[in-house]
Amino acid sequence: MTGQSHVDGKTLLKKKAVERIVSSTNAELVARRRFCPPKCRVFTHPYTGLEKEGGYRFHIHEEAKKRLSKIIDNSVQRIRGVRDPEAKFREKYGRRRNIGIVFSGGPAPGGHNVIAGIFDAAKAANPDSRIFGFLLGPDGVIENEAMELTADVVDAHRNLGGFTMIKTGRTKIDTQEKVTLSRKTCKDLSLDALVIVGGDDSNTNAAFLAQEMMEDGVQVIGVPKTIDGDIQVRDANGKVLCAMSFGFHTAARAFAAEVGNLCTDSASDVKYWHVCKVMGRVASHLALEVALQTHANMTLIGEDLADYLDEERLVKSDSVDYNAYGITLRHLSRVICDGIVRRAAVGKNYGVLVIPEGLLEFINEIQVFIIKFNTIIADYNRTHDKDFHNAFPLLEDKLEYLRGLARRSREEGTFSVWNSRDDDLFDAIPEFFQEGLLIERDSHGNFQFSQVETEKVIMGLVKDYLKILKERGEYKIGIGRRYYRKTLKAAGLDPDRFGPVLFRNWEDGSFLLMKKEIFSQKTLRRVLEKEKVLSKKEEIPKAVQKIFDKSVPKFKTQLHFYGYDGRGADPTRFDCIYTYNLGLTVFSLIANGATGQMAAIKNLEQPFSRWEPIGIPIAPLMHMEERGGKLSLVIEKSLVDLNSPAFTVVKALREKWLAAEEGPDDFRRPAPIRFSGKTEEDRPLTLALNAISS
Ligand code: FBP
Repeated sequence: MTGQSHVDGKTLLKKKAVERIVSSTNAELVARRRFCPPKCRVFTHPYTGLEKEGGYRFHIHEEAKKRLSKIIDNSVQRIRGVRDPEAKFREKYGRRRNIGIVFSGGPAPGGHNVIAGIFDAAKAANPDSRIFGFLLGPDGVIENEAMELTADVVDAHRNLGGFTMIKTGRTKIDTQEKVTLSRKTCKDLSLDALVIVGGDDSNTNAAFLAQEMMEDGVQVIGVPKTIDGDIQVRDANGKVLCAMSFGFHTAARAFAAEVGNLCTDSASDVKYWHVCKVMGRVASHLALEVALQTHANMTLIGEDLADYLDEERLVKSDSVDYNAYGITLRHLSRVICDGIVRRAAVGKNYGVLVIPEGLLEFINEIQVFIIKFNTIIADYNRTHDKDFHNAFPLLEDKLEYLRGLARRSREEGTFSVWNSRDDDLFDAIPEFFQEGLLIERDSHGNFQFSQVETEKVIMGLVKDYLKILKERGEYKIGIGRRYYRKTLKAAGLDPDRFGPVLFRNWEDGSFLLMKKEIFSQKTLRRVLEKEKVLSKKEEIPKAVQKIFDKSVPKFKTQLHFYGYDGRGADPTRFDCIYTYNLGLTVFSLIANGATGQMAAIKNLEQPFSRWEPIGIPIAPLMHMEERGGKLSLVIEKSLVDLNSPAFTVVKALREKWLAAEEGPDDFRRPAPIRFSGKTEEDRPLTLALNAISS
């Protein structure tokens, strides 16, 4: 106690010094708000125009041709600077406009700067132009809930994370009724353009709205947003148009800072395996980036596991064994255990394992369940015209419904999407996991991976198998040879007498591994007596006992989930600059009459002076995909390319990062996101690596 006399809270809060200390404004916030991201060179011109960029080719889907006929012929547009245009151009470019902006889907750092870029460019072109922000995502468009964005509001959010300015939501404008209401909103606000900042599904929505709103004279422009990094656009020849959605860099850096800290902690305290699930609904881009940023001991990449080949199984079978292709949960737990056991053998019974959130999508049996449930739920909703989850609120109700389906398929002998075998397999998995797999789909019909405790499922299996390996004497902690000798000598025992009796690699190992048959007190005594280094009457020497105890592993884990925290982080400089320029690009597309285009920046991996703002036609990017049990026209998600330099490098460094050998781990310290300092050249490592071959 300080012995100070008590002062009441109200009096304390009136003191200037206290006010300063507890203020919600700090130096970092001030610096962020003041920062003016540099503009790409084209935007230093008073005007910008569009120029068709030839040399790109797309495989256009027939369905897209039919359903997006008004925008299917759009092409890639390069933004060019215009210094002294004709009066007609000037007038058109600078006319008064009303522009509406909506965030759609999960937050991604940098969204506020997209708005700031649009706001600055629109006001510079015509100070009377008005910018509206739709509240709470697409619902704001449907229900005409909008606020006019003023300079004060925009300035307060510059370079700050989150979507706090206007919030976001996941509603999809996917029915004629919602489209009609959205058109009415645009009319009521006299909008010239609607900007949809979202992921693959939201940009898909943008294309359909562009088609619908063409006759209303409302332009619709998309902006590629998602921390998942799965909007990457290439043309049919593989030429990169958009290498990375915004927000990815910040989220990956935020996750990496946390995972990096855990690497340091685990290598200090040497008693835990930290299991870090990182976001990314399906694609493992974030996990791959975290691996490169931290060099964690093991990082699973979903796309890689889907490609898994069980060589041993293939060699053993006479004919083709289809079970050898792809990976099952059981098999995955074996792969993880292998790494854990190998590290333990060199005295490292600790480490960091990174698991991508969407991993289950790539596991054979789980993928089958997910697809089956998507179909069953969608079928139920369609035929009964009510929601499956409302109809069956409890897990037991859902299971009963499934049992009914299996029964019917058995009794009627007809093909059914759910049969007795599915029922038996599903019965065998833990309840919390059953609940997770049957969880409500999001508004786009997507499975909500973030709601499933993937890490718990996998680590449950890992623990079970480690127990078996321990009982078999295969999971042991290696004892340093020097330590062993020192301990026995200090107790007056001869290390060379006990060594060959205790250890299976006495002749050559620098880390000594207890013989497999020694796995308990009883078996230790049995072996010592059998080899005549201990008589029946003697106690096991304390030093020998100590060495044995140290060789017995305890597998202790700490589970972590990194997702929402990184999504809410303040953007890196890279994301600040990228998004501000995306905003400027959006305005340029609008001012030049474009619609059905997605704003993007080419050459992100190159020095800033070579960044090239472009418009990408959305309609040609569409393909057919299963959504909510039926095929839909959507933008294709970009998964981790197993032939990419980034993945190839991670694969080649796996052994090094596992560090199952004597010596320190190879951890890398990514450090927290810094805003100060000249770090705008800092960019995703996957982006930098993938640019190398090209
Ligand atoms: P977007 O695709 O909308 O950007 O969202 C990505 C994401 O952050 C995923 O990584 C995660 O699986 C999901 O959103 C979580 O969704 P929710 O916010 O609904 O829990």
